Amino acid sequence: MDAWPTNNPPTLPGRGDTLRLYDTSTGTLVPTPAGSADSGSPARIYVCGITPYDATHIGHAATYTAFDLVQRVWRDAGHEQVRYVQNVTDVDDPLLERANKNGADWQVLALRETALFREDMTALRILPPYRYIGAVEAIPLVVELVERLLDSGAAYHVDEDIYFDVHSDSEFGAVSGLDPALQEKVFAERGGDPDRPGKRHPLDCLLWLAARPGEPSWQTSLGAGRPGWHIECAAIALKYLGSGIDVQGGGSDLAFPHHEMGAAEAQVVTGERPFAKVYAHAGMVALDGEKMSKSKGNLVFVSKLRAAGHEPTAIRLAILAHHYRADWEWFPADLEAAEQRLAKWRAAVSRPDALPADALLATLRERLADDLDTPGALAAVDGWVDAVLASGTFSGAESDSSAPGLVSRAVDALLGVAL
Ligand code: 5CA
Ligand code: ZN
Repeated sequence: MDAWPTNNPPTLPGRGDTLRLYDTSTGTLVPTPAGSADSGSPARIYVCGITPYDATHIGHAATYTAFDLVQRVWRDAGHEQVRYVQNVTDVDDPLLERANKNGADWQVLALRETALFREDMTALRILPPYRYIGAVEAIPLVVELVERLLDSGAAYHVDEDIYFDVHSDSEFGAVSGLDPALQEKVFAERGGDPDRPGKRHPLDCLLWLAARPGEPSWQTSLGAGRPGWHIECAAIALKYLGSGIDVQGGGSDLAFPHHEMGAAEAQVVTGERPFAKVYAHAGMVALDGEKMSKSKGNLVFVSKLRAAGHEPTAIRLAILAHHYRADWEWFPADLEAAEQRLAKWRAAVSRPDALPADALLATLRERLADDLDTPGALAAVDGWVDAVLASGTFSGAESDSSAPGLVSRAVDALLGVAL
């Protein structure tokens, strides 16, 4: 699949700090990527993509902005090769259900919403992934992985369907650390089928769904059918990044079961662990007190805000005002505040000269390297901007004509904010 156009970030003087990112599985901050910038080895990240049955909402935008920052901070730290892979779940139950409900063709719906997502990502200045892969195009990869799991005994049939035996991975549960008493409940809420008769264990997850009447299916060596959800991401990540990747990313609603299952499948098939060195999760954005979700319909769409005349850069700045790991609620006032902040930042960098900004660049790098502390980074820019706007004309030693340009390039490269 095509991703979206790239917008290469400017390079900055010197080099940024090593990113330390919170890892859900250990509950600690982990330096990432594992390889040094000078080793030349690629930094590898897999971020779960959308299920394209509705438009990009602020929650999606927040999650993809968080992982966009990972790519930016890595590059600034000298990692020239960042391999960022993202999927599109372009065949799955929620997409088929929505298409049926609307009387639409599921492929047309998926193509339309994926196209809109690309436009939103471009507008928000999210750097494109190095590989952007759809579930449908990944079917041969999924089939190969399921064959290997069947051969090893970690997969088994229930009627014509194929399931993964989660206990074939001795460390199942380690990614999310979710209380075992809660696992079945959360599994059922997030697409799982704990009550399906014939499974070895209630948590065993679907790898291959045999063809059902009226549903799309593909004829393969596993029989006619379509892929399960978790194996889709495991197959795409293993193919395009290999195992032992630096970061597996997504929203916190994916930690269990999605990332738990995907890691277990990958670990069993490769015999290598961990599948990812860091499991990073963005918090959930809410509207009207509840998680913004396509199934509930309490949504603020990026495309609607854009159509109403809001600048995408202001939307991005409104998102960056929150720490990526926090759960937070969207209020229209957030966008107004971001618009005001943007106007002030622009006024400050429009001055012919300003206060030196070397210390600001160092602080920006330091804040972002500390688990992507964007509220801290924004506060640092605010401090410089306020000082510049408060002073009249600069004189002598305190004046620096290169400072406005440096600040513009720094917020562009590190925060993706175009002034
Ligand atoms: N296609 C799967 C992943 S393989 C999927 O979860 N798609 S999604 O469209 O439902 O979500 C896309 C991404 O947005 C996921 O990382 C998800 O965790 C994140 N996301 C969904 N809702 C929110 C929300 N309200 N706040 C923050 N992130 C969210
Ligand atoms: Zn995924």
